[in-house]
Amino acid sequence: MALQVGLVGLPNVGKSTLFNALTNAGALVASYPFTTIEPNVGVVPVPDPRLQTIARIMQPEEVVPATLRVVDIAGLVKGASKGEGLGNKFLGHIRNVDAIVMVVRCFADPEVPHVTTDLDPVDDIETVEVEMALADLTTVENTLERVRSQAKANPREYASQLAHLEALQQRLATGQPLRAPDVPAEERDMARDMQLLTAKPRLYVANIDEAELPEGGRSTERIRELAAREGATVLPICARLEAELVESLKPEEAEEYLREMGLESSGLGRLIRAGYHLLDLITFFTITGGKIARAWTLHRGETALGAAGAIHTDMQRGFIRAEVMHYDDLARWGSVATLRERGLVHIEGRDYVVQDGDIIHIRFNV
Ligand SMILES: Nc1nc2c(ncn2[C@@H]2O[C@H](COP(=O)(O)OP(=O)(O)OP(=O)(O)O)[C@@H](O)[C@H]2O)c(=O)[nH]1
Ligand SMILES: [Mg+2]
Repeated sequence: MALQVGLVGLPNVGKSTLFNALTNAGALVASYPFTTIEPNVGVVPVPDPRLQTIARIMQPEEVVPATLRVVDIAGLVKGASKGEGLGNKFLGHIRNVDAIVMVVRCFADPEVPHVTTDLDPVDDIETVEVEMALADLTTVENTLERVRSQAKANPREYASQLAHLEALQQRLATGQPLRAPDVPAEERDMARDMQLLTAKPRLYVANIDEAELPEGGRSTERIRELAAREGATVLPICARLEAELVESLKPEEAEEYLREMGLESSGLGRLIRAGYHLLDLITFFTITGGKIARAWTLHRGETALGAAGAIHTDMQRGFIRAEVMHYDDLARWGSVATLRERGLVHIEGRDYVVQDGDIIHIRFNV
């Protein structure tokens, strides 16, 4: 399962610039609104130094990192749900992402027009939130219509589904997001199953001026206040600087430069870390036939059987057992043989709960 994130925001806030910084894909960036029309989709390797260490020890022929899929779409404006700007149809391109990254403009650059006259990040967030709520409302109302007609023949069977849908409708009609903590669990689950956008886990990127690195200024502070109410993380990133760095420097040099600016790592690194935390994801590793060392993403709490399924459905179907060692032990002792001697390679069954950093070998029947 590759982690997928969708970038949303007003036009000209730097979504495509951030996309390029994350993916080094060279998407079109320009100082006019609605530069992006067709979505940009990029797949990026998830940086994980542990995979390099495993590779150094195991000397595989190939090293395959876990991946992150980033989708950059057109900007939303006030009234998008009624067809303003480019409308909101392109939101369909991010229906199946795991998390939404809202990019908020905090940089002040007279060369880059902003859709409203002054920069008010909180207002801007509100505008985009309302448009997403209205897009969700359309989806809910279409579903309601269908379920109501199905319910005519069998009202009892559909009663609770209808009640939940109506509750979602009411909330969305007033522009409220469905990930709010007071949304009852059953309704939130339904909203997630329906892939409603305002129900998706959320991160905020404050796109700041270079001069405001690393923490951001007053605008970032206001976003933090707003985000705190929903327990969301705010990442201050200077998208333009990071996009320039990935274009002109090697990754190690770019990281070094950012460290000098007071940042622990690149925007990509920070976004991935925040995304894994938000979605409660972990990484496990496989070393196939001593030849391919690979990192995989899994939800925390998933079992060895789930890990097998993440690799291949055949492996899940024919699961016999898992041989598990931990990255920390391998890094410490430096060879699988030593881990075996020390009893650090465990045989586990299908219900074993996978831990972050596990190196797993699955035995299965074909
Ligand atoms: N000064 C400054 N300018 C930036 C920054 N990030 C992006 N820009 C500029 O803002 C303009 C818009 O950037 P884009 O990345 O195209 O914005 P977008 O959100 O994708 O815009 P649409 O696709 O039109 O919705 C470009 O001129 C960028 O160079 C930043 O951190 N600082
Ligand atoms: Mg764009």
